[in-house]
Amino acid sequence: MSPYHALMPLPKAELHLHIEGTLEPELAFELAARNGVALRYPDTEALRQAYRFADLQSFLNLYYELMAVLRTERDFEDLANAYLARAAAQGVRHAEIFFDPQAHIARGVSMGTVVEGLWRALEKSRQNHGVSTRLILCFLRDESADSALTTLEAARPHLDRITGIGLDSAEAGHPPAKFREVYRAAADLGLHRVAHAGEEGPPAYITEALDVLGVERIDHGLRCAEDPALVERLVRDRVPLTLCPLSNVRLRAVDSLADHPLPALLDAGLMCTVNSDDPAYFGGYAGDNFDAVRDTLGLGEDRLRELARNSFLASFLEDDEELRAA
Ligand code: ES4
Ligand code: ZN
Repeated sequence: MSPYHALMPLPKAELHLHIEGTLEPELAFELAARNGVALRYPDTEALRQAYRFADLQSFLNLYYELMAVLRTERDFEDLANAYLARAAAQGVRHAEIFFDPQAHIARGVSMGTVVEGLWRALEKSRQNHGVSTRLILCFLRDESADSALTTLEAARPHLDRITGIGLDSAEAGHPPAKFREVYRAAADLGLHRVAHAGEEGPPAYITEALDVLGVERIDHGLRCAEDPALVERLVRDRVPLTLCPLSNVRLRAVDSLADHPLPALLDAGLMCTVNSDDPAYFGGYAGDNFDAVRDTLGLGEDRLRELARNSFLASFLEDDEELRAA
C-alpha cells in the first residue's frame, strides 16, 4: 500500500455493486440469529470456506441461499449501512446500488420492505458516510419477461426512490432481447437503463443490450475485447463499462488478475470504470479493486485517476452535483 493510499484513497464512484453481495459472513450470522433463520454452515469460517467458485452459477447459488437471512426493513437498512461505511473508508463518494427484488419477493419479502429498508440507510448516507447514492432495480434474467414486468409494476409506488433498472443473474442463454418490453416501459417511466452483458455471455449480448434495450452503460462488458468492431463502437459512443476485476478472477472469467484485459481496454480508448460487484464474496471493496489493478496490472497514477474520473462521468449524478462530488 502506498503512503498516498494510506492517507487518502482516491475519491471514486462505485457503479456496479449488488447490495446483497455485500453481506459479510459476520452480518449473515447476526441476521440469521435475529430472525431465527438456520444456515447450513456452523460458523463464519466454514461459510468463508464455501467462497470458492467455479463460475457465475456456483456463486449465484450461494448468493441466493444466504439472502434467506434478510427479512425486515431493518435488515436491509443494516446491510446498506455496513456497505456504505466500508465503501466510504475506501474513498467511495457516490454509489449506484443494485438490488434484486425478485429474489426477495420469491421468499415472501415485499418490494416495500426491500426498497424502504434500503432507503432508510440511503437517505442518511451523505450525512452519515459522506456518500451520495442511487438505487438501481435489477431484473433476474433467468426469470421470465413477464416476471420482470410484474416486478416493475410492484416498484411503481417506490419509483421516487429508484433511478434506474438493470439486468443480472445467469447470463448464458438469456439474451437481452428477452427484456425488450420491460426496458421500453422503464424508459417511458424516465428510468435510466443498464444491463450486465459480456461477463459470461458473448459480445453479441453487448450489442443487443445497446440496440434493443437502449442501455447507457454496460455492466462488465469484459468480452467486448473479442470483437474489434464492437470495441470501436463502444469507444466512438463513449459507452461506459463497469468492470469488476476481482469478481472476474473469482468467477473465472479471467485466468488470473495478471491476464485481465483492463490495460488493453484502456489503451483502446474505452471508458472503463473499476467496481467491486459482490465485495463480500470476491475478496474486496472498491478501493481493494483499485489497489489490485495498480499492484498486479501496473497501472500508473494517471490511469488510476482516469478510472476514478470516469466513474463520476459515467454515473447518473446530475451535472452540478457531479462536479461537486468529483
Ligand atoms: C452478479 Cl457477478 C454477477 N453477475 C451477474 N449477476 C449477479 N448478481 C449478483 N452478482
Ligand atoms: Zn454484477
